Amino acid sequence: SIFKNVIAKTPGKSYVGGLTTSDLGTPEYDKLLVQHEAYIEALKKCGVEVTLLSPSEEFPDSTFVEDAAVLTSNFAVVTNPGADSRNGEIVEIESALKSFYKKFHYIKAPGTLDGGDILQAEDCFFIGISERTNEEGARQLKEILEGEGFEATIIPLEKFFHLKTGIAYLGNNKMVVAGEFVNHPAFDSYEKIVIGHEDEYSANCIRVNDYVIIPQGYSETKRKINEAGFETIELDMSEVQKQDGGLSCLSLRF
Ligand code: CIR
Repeated sequence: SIFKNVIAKTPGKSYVGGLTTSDLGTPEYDKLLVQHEAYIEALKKCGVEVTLLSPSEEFPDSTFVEDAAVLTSNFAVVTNPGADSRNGEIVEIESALKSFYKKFHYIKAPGTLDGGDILQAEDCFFIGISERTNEEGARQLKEILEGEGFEATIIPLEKFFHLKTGIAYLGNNKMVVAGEFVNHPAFDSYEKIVIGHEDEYSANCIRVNDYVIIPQGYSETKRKINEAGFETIELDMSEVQKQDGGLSCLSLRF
């Protein structure tokens, strides 16, 4: 599908104290801002119109806008993020989405769901159950999606933080997979681009129109994606990775 719009959000200074499980150290805010600007420029190069929200110091992780919504071409699902400190992020995202969508669905407590656990591949959705997305949240989303004519498969995660930490759909039936997804039967019908353990971080990449944006420093991943027929753009993601984030988390694309 062709994306016309992107919503992203400049990180605030509080970002450096946000949630993380990585032991990569404290992010450098100035360096992060440079990386975030490069990310926005890359998206523009892909031909999308970017709506850039201003920083919110009260929500340290709010630059990871992907977790607050699940979008399709004709409706939006406002999520119910599983981390308490992040839950309030949905207010601003819903209001930003009001300029683009008329039809909204909602994930409701006790269901929790993070957008990072949702992958769309044409008419099929995959919904991860994680530390953030519970069974009830997954069940609610599946019901919403099936009611709208999509297929939805629920995938309990073993190790990955979010579903999209280890998988990306590039279009043309091609699926980038790492770790527990490499041999997962749910993805058997796809042409798999397998990412090795060392390069696992680069499985979180994004196809945006004529390009696949990948993290910098993963030459094997770049080669595989180029061989699969896609042009790549590489971005330094070091300060994003320190807070468990990746390329997909930083934007809502629709
Ligand atoms: C968090 O723990 O919520 C953030 N530090 C990282 C969220 C990354 N989002 C994503 O993978 N969709």
